[in-house]
Amino acid sequence: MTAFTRRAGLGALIGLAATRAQAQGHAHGPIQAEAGWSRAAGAGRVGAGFLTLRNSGAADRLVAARADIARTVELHTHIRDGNVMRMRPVEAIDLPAGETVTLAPGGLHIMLIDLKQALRQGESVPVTLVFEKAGEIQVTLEVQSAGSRGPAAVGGSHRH
Ligand SMILES: [Cu+2]
Repeated sequence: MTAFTRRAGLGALIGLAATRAQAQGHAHGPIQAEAGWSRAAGAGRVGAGFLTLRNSGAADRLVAARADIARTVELHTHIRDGNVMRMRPVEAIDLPAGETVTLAPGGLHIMLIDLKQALRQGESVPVTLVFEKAGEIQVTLEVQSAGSRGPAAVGGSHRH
C-alpha cells in the first residue's frame, strides 16, 4: 500500500504539472486502469474482472494479476471453437503504444479462480495488475449483479 500511495501522489503531481484535460482517472505513469468491475459470484466459484487500460506511453504488457479474494488468478481470453466460445489462459495481454485495451465479457478478462469469499454486488474488490514495464498498479473492481454486462448497464460509474 505504501508503494501505491507514493505512486498515486506522484501521479497527482504529474497531473498538476500537465494539462487539466487529463484530470480524470488515476494516473500511474503511462498506464491508466479505469472502470474496473466484476460480477457477483459465490465462494468457491469463479469470478471475472473487467476494466479499461489506457496506455499513453510505450508498448507494455500486462503479464499477471493478483487478488487476495481468489486462490488463483489468470489472464484469459475467449476463442471461438465451432459455435462455442471457450476461455483460454493467455501468457500476457499486449498494450500497444498509445492504445486503449478493454477487458470485457466475451473477450479478455482477469479470471478469479476458486473464490475464497463471495463477490457481492455493491462491494469493491482490490486487484493488483503487474505490467512488464510499468510494474504494479492497484485497481478496484466494483461488483455488479451476476448477469451484468457492465457498470453502464446499471447506471453507475459515469466518466466525464
Ligand atoms: Cu476466464
